[in-house]
Amino acid sequence: MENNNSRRNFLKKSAALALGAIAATTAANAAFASNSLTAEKMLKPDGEKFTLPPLPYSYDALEPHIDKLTMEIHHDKHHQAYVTNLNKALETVDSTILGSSITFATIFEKINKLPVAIRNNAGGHYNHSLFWTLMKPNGGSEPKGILANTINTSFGSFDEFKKQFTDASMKRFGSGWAWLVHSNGKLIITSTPNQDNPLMQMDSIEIKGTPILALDVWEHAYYLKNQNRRAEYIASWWNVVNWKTSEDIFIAATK
Ligand code: MN3
Repeated sequence: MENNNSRRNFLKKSAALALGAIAATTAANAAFASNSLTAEKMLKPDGEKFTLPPLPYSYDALEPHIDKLTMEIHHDKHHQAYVTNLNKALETVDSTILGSSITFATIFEKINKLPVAIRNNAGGHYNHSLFWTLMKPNGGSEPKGILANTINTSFGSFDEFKKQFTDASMKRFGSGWAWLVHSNGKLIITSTPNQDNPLMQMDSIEIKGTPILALDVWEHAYYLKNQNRRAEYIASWWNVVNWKTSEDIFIAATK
């Protein structure tokens, strides 16, 4: 990223592309999908509010790997709270900072100038919207095509990638996320605390770029079923990864 303009364009492109993938897999919600197709400009059109996207499958669809009650509470309570609190926090922001039609791209680009409540809740809303689409019933196994090839080239093998991603997920102290990020032409594994993500333009984000795979390691993602056993949750999660969506995001990010 040579200058502000190219950085801004990159960010807009990244967020829009990731949201395009979200739109593709949440066709059930026409409103969210049509919103997301033009996400670059109009994710939150002037005067409108961010809304909770529905899960692209039923609450029990990820059983036995991720249980129904966890999915219900995680989506309907936790994710909804981020959406509600994001809308509330945005009311306090001077309209000259973000403009009238607010996108994730503009929020993450200007994150340093915004209240911490926006960082936490915009992160929470974006991260979870992405996370739901990166899982599916009968998922798991291994990626195919160009993503598989690039993972093999970057990490040596899929098993080695899986080991390193699991390791990053285990080592994230407290609440946070593990990520596979497309950053400056490379695939890199990283993790962030709380609801931070690799799209946020702030010094504490070590690896900035487009999220290709995301894993929520907050205890609320697994405590009901796995209690404190994060390793058990991560092992289960590998069985529901939606590699098709991950690959779609990767292809879009590398174009
Ligand atoms: Mn969560």
